[in-house]
Amino acid sequence: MTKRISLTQYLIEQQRLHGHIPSQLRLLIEVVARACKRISISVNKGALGDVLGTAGSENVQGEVQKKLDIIANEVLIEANEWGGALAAMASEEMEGIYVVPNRYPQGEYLLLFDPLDGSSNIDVNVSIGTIFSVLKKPDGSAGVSEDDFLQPGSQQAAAGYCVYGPQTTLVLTVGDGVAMFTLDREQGSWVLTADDVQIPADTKEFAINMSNMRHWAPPVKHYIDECLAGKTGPRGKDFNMRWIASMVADVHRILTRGGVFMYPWDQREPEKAGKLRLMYEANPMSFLVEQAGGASTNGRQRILDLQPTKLHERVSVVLGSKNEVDRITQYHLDAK
Ligand code: AHM
Ligand code: MG
Repeated sequence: MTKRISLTQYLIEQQRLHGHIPSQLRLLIEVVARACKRISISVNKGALGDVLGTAGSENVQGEVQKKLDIIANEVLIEANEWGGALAAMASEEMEGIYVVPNRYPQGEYLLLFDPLDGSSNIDVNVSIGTIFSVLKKPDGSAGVSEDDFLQPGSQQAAAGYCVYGPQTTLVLTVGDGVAMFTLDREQGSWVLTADDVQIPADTKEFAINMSNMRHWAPPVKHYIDECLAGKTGPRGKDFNMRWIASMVADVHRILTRGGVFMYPWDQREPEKAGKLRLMYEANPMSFLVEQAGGASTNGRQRILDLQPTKLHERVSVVLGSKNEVDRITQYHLDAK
């Protein structure tokens, strides 16, 4: 029988052999993984657990909150606040930061998350997920404030997501490649099922919400038009399209077999940079994608280089197979 490597063992080996992760960070990742296990149980219960439908409230972005958005947010906070590794947390579902209450020890890390990404898919039994990003609190800052979170994605100490699909899979980077762990539901443990994940540089698959085509900027339209032209067009090959409407599931497909994912700026809301959030959606996904040999830009600049100016900042996203992302970025730069 092949030896099963658990998440704990993987993390201890990263710590021991490669010196990548201090023990506070290792504990923090384990706690996030445990919270994801609990969220997975709620997701799986569905209607039987009375977790479907809306909660009758709105989040800071004016989006209707689903019951599971709120449950997942609470699970992540409860699991993480007492462990001693964190100073504060921030989430898509909370307007301000959540400072670890002073009845618990304060740690040196900051955790950001989208507790339940792909909310529109919850009630229709399609894959959804949790996305997380870990930053280090800047040295020397007394207490903790929102400003401490405003660091470029290149500063992330770890990032990952958990996809709740036919299988529950945790995908993680601590800056030394990307590893995937599948939840063994009977044992309740995370088992390493893919290591050193690599995204092929070329692809014939794109993911974009085509219903927004009339609102796109010309470089995006240009790129997709070329893909749609197929074998006899300038790309000389037929492209396939996939759009799950859960970023987690779309990125998971790309990490598994390549492809390009786009949620570009469009003219519907010209004052917003895009739909997706920089700090707890685009940054962690960009870290994972780059660690797997892919690329991620906002059409012009590397996402991980962007300096955030606010917690819930939005960003245009182009990520996945390197050669396609480079091409789309070049189309934007050429358009000026
Ligand atoms: P959410 O965080 O409120 O779930 O929104 C983010 C989601 C992404 O997962 C997905 O890529 C996108 O929104 C789907 O948008 P659309 O409804 O335009 O298909
Ligand atoms: Mg989201």
